[in-house]
Amino acid sequence: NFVHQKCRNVEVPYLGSKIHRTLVPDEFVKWSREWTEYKPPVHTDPKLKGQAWADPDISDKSFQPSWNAVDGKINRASFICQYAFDQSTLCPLNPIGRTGLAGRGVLGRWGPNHAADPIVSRISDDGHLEFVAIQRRDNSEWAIPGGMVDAGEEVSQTLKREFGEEAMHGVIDKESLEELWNCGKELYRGYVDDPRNTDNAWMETVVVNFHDTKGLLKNVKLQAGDDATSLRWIRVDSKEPLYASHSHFIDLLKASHSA
Ligand code: RP5
Ligand code: MG
Ligand code: MG
Repeated sequence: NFVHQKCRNVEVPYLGSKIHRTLVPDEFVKWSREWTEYKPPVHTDPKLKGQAWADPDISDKSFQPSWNAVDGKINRASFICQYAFDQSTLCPLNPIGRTGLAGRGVLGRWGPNHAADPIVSRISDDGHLEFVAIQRRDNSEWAIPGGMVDAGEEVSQTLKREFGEEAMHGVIDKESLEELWNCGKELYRGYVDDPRNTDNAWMETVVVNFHDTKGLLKNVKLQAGDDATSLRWIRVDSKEPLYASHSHFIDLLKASHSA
């Protein structure tokens, strides 16, 4: 019975704002638990207005999305469930529960925001399983490279594109990594406990492992780019804290390689 944690943090203001979340105790996360006084701050980043990659405001009359479905080029279906709606605002409701913040925050989509996370791994010369990690520009935390699925994009494409942008400084080396991209193994698809999640917008992802058994990565230059400011290999056993629920994804990587 999973309850999100990172999107209930009241210690720090919400990304790019001065707004603090309402404290949601564990037992009040589920929507089914009645809490009539719950009135979280409402925040949708004004920078989203007019962005081609972002939804219009929910009250915009011209905005008539197909919820819980593939809506043209945008996947508005959740991996978790058919999501419900707030009775008064008609906004989609986070399937895990309350986050202490209503509105969309900095996320582009109302409801699920789909991402893809490539875990590129290898066995080091001294025998340790390790993966390519990047440091995020937005909050300096270490993370698996990854990003949003663009409108009309296949997830398989997002995985390669994001790795190219964040870990190869924009150079997608098609030839030498071809074999690597062809041996992907899906580890997870579902909710991400992302610090940007709100009551009405949340992250979901597909995590795929590309394990380099042939030393293909020795022929390419790994370098942080785009939303990433640094890059390094991290050992799965290092217990290093990672962004959002990425530590859980690394546990799945470990399990898949010890099986
Ligand atoms: C996380 O945010 C996902 O797991 C993915 O790694 C990432 C996508 O967002 P951006 O990196 O594009 O900000 O929830
Ligand atoms: Mg990116
Ligand atoms: Mg990213």
